Amino acid sequence: MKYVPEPFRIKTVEPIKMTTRKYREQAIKEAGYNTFLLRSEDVFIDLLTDSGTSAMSDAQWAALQLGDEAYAGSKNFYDLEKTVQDVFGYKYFVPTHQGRAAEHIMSKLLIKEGSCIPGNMYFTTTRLHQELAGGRFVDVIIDEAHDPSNPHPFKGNVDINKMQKLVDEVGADRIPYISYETCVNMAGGQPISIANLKELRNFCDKYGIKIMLDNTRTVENAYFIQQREKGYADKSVKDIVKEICSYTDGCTCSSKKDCLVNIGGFLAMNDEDFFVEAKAQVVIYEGLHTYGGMSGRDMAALAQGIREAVANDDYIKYRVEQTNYFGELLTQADVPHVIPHGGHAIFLDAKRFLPDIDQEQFPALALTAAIYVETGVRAMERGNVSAGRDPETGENRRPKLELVRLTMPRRVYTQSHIDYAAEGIIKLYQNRDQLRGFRFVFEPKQLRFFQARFEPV
Ligand code: P71
Repeated sequence: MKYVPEPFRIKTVEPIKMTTRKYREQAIKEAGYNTFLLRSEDVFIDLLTDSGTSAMSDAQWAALQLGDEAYAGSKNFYDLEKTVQDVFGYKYFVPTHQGRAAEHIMSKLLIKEGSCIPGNMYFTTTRLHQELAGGRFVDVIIDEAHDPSNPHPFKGNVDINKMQKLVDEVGADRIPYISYETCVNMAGGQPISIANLKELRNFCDKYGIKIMLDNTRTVENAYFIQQREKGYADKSVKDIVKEICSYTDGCTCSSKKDCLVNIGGFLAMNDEDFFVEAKAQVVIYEGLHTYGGMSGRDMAALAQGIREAVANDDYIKYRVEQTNYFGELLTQADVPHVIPHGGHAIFLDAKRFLPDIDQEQFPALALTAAIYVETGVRAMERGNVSAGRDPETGENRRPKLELVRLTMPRRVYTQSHIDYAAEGIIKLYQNRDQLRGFRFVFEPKQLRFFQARFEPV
């Protein structure tokens, strides 16, 4: 097994606290067994998310000093606008404070009461904004994506037959756009292929349906295309990123992931009318259209982060292969997890890890809590708690995938951190019969996973 060496060296360090099992048992109990409610200080290795957790480069820290904090027309805005146009190729750019803000504005503008929005699997905030705008999300990802042990190389792909079926059922005029995500998060960080995107483009052109990209993890997806798709081995990740965007009408983006910053997001598009309307919305919800909720220095760090993400292929190779190394350690020990390994995270398969805990007792949540107690590693539940309740029936959705996400922050942890985390999880797997299920003691109405509290059954 190969660990691709980090293409950087460490210049600033941040100490982290080692805790005892007894301490962690108390901490997780106080957090209602929800890792979102743990204090960061009490976490040894934080694999909750890759969102906003990147280590910035020396050039990004230097860029912070060059923030132009003018209310209107900051020079950092113009630099960022140009960088987004250069790297992603869209004509128009609207900054927002993070990804869900871009989703909010896009959903308000493009969705009407009764609209159907197909997507290659749901994302929590994306679907909620679609529903709040009066729409209904329809899953059109290929069936393979719902099977954690299916090795399909592009499990993010859309099933064109499912698109056709939806058009036949509801009519194309009720489908404003398809929400098309790169490296599909809830499927396990699974990429889409260019072949699929081209086929989708042809289909959508036939029916006048837009393709709106969720651009959050496109750089990682481009690396997978370079490694796996015929005809792309000699293309740079930078060129592949631009090619992906070129088949779409616009995007939302959480800059907190591939773009290597701690905060930020944007909306981009080619349609001028949509741009004018989006700018009108951004001043209501985010801030003036030349900052959209980011400070000048945030925009400076973001522009530099976007350039670094695609400057050469060494960074992205190290990043994706580090995640793969983690997955390979678990594969060797037969710990059940999603294959192929995703770009940003390894996802444990809680249904196979804990086959005796019913989905109504939240096996992924139980495993997340146990990993923290065993190792001090913080993971994220991505199963029945995250899926929420069906708005029509009020029942838990019981998704096919009941997963625990171990997410890799970018440029933050080293090989020994990963070895340590893998060792602890392997040990837990060997003692898995000691784990129990959970029930709610507090359940918020929307995005319940963030603030819910539980107790063991
Ligand atoms: C992640 C996050 C952050 C998050 C969001 C909701 C629940 C738990 C954690 C955010 C994404 C994302 C995709 C594909 C849009 C957003 C929202 N991911 N699309 O994975 O992954 O962006 O957080 O900047 O608002 O931990 P935002």
